[in-house]
Amino acid sequence: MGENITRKILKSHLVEGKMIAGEEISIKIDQTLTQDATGTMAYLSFEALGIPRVRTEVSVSYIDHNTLQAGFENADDHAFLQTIAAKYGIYCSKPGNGICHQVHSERFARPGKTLLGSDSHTPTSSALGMIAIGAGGMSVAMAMAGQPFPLVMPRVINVKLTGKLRTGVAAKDIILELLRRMTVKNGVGKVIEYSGSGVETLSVPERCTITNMGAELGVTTSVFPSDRVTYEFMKDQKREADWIELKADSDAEYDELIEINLDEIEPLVAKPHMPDKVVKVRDVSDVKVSQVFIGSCTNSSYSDLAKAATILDGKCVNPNVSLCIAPGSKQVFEMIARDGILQKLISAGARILESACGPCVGVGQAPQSGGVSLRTNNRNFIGRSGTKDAKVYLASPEVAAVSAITGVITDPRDYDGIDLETISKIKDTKERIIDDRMIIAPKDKTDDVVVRRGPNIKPLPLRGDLEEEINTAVLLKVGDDITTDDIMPAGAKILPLRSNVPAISQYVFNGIDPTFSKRAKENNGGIIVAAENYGQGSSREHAALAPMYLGVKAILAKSFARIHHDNLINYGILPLRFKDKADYDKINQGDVLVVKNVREQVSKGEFIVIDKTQGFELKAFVIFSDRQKEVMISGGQLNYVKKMI
Ligand code: MIC
Ligand code: SF4
Repeated sequence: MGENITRKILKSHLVEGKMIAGEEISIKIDQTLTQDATGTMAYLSFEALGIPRVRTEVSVSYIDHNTLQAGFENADDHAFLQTIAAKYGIYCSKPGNGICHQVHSERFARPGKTLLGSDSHTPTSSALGMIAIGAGGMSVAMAMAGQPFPLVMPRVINVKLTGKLRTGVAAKDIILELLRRMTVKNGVGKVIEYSGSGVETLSVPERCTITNMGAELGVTTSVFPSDRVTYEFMKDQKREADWIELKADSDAEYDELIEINLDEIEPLVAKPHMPDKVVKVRDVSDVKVSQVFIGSCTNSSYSDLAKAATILDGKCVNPNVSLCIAPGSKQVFEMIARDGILQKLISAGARILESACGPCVGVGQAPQSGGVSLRTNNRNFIGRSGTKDAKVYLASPEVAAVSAITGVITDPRDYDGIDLETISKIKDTKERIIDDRMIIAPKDKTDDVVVRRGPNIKPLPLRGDLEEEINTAVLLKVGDDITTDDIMPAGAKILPLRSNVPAISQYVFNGIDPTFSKRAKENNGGIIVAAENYGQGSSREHAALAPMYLGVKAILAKSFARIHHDNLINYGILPLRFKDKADYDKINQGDVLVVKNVREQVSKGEFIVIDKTQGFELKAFVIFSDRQKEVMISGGQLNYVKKMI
């Protein structure tokens, strides 16, 4: 029986376990990446392990999220990250060099390799035929220390693409179509593998848009074959020596099949406030927009911006719209400047931002109150833009550029002022500007490096041993699809506190219940009750770390998102699941819950939870591997590893 690409790469990296879907395996990690918002904690964890140098083939620390520098905090973090990278043999991509996923796909991604990144959109690089997975900073620290990465052997879904996108339709619409079909809830424990004749019609940046936003499906990663298109891209990046061909065997088996005929896809848009609320652009074409943003790690490639510029050429942004554009990397920025694309964008009235995450994570350009912002990002969670009552729609750069002119959400096919045929033929340039001087390479000798720790760098808080009994109140009861943005908001005000857990913990659940942190402290911790898909979205371990700091002992939910589930265990918070989901309705916020003999129940993975207030019992369970049970009993990953060492 033939093998698919996912199994081939996992097999060649398998350290432990059987490759049977649902079983825990562990794999060797070749490359790691971090970004500044998660990196500080990842490196503090790595440092605590006491290992002199990373044990990966390549580890890169990107500085791309917190680049606003409204106070000393961001700059402190940057100095810490650059010096700690130098100390431990890690590349450092400086602020201004671009968004981690864009730069990694350009300069480091390699077919056949594995990559673990402390950012949920790390799977972007799987567009080049690698297995790239997002994880919490602690997991990435372990991988840098040479530890195999544990994961559940995924089910592999074959998404077979046939046909060719029609004019006015973009790669973004393929992933939006998949989100429409699969929703944000159904990807846990799965990998998507693309195949079919439609694959060769897509460039590497287009594939990156698809693998990037695969994160919103909740899948572990999304993989494309490494083919001639990949080779050409890597050749243009002067990296053809790193290319290998990688494709599924002709008789490869998959666990599921989804077919998408590219000819049938239409321009799509995700409505507020979830990436799976997908409708046709024509269905919302009366919606007025006040802001348009073209950028983020999803859609900020050369061809994305070249298409937008051709649409905007000679025109002016609608008087009621603010258009912002952030090129994905310095390479893209330089090339659009060289080729006159930048000039067209500026001339049309676009506000050009630096190559960074920026508005995508609420760092600047918050929309006006009640405003409608049309963005090329991957996420439109409530409040993420920095304006709580803003309505964020997600669409392709083509839809975004046309809508910036018309002032209403517009299907490019319904706008007469452009030659769509020409626009759809715009390709990525082959004349790439290759200049890695903003990526500081590690040196062999590092003993003289002094790590700079400004006042914003606070030590990593540790949890004590696991308690024998949990006896505490339900601090908050929430519903389905609670995102890590809900749990630990980002944005220009809160992100600078990522390396200062005592300070950032004041904002836990700030958007849902601003009294949460105060109540947690007064109560000396507590429990959170939630419904399906708790912790979806980002990899930020602060969504576990800060609640841990506040004394939160357990989350009792119907189901969890993959990365957050692992982060909770890493920080010693029990991710309990209802055995009978109907019990969710019985518990009230404020009820006192008791779990006795916690350690014994952890070793069984089964729990009795007593609702002391209402006087009933319910059953719960945790999906633990044997290793995770030990981590939990130790009170978290760092305690566990320290004991092992
Ligand atoms: C995001 O897009 O939400 C982020 C900001 O990149 C996060 C990481 C973080 O919170 O630092 C992610 O996707 O993992
Ligand atoms: Fe940055 Fe946004 Fe991409 Fe996250 S999704 S890495 S914040 S650009």
